[in-house]
Amino acid sequence: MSAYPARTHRPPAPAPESGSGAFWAVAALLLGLTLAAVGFFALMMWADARDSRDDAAQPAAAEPAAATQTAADHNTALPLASFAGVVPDNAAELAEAHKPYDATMPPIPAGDLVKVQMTLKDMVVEVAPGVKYNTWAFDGHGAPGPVVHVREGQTVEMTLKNGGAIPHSIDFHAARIAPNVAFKDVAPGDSFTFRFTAGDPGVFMYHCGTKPVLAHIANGMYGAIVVEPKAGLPPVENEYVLVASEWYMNGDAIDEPASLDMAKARSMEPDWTTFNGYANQYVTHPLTADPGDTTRFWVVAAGPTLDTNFHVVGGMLDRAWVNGDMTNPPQNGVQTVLVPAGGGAVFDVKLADEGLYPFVSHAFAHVDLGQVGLLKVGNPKGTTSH
Ligand SMILES: [Cu+2]
Repeated sequence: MSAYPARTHRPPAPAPESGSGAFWAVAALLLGLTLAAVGFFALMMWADARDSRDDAAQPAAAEPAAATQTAADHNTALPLASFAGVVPDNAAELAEAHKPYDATMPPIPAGDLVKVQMTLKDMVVEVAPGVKYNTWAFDGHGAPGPVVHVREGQTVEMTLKNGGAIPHSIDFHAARIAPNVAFKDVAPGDSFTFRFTAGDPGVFMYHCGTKPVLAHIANGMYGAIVVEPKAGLPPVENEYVLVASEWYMNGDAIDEPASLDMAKARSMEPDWTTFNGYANQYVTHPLTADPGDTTRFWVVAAGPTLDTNFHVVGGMLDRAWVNGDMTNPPQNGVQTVLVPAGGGAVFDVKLADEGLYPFVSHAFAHVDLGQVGLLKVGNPKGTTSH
């Protein structure tokens, strides 16, 4: 607000070329009164502005230390501590000794009914060489949970046993079902069974849906279910399932296992990103194919929050069922396909020549944080075989 509006809005003086002396006397009187009124109000506004300014300055004068502290807290939030890439000295040795999550597609069980049992368990797992994390995960598997493989039209009977310390649940994206009934919380020590028909082909995420879901997924409660189309797919030589996810840690996890850093999860600043739960595991222990093979990747991005931009270096996604839509023909000859958090996609990659072909999330911060593996085609020189 300007304290001096009258100075910039003063009315111009009237032209003195006509009228009687009495008129001018009255006009001068009115003008004088107007100017006086405007001046008075200007004075009042100036005084008011000065009082306001003094009031605003007063607390700072009375409590300078507190006011300064408040300003500092507001303006300088501490950065979240990152433990990205922090591993012990013997990391290479530990990476070699690590038993990788088996990415090979399991067979489809026979019959119309497929019974699946999972037991949730609080357990320490490694998410990178020597990097330990307190998960809420799956007994016998860690994170991700087991791959469920069915054919379109089969009925899945899911039994969830909660061996953890707090309530959990399981949400299958492949199911059309009332979630308040099927995906309900299961108390520690309890188990719960529900059925659904796998009526939509594709690759789908499953995960714990207990609140806060961000924390439950970030702690490892996710996996993939593959629903093969009833009509079948072109035959391929190799099939692998990859579940992409990220980890948010409250410590470097070398001496003590880390737990979830919720602030980092909320601000999407992971320490590690992984395929099948462990950074770079398929770099040390590559997936394999023979020259001329077509390899099918069934990919889910579990998040909890980040997407995966799937790409095979040196290859092409010859067939890409984008978004896992298998009711339409695939796209052909594409380079990179987005797999959204909570989504899936299927890719066929034919590689004629022997070599080491990295598969990555082409958002390259993810590669730096561990979401990269190798497809070893044949026995290229300069690598160890596994
Ligand atoms: Cu849970």
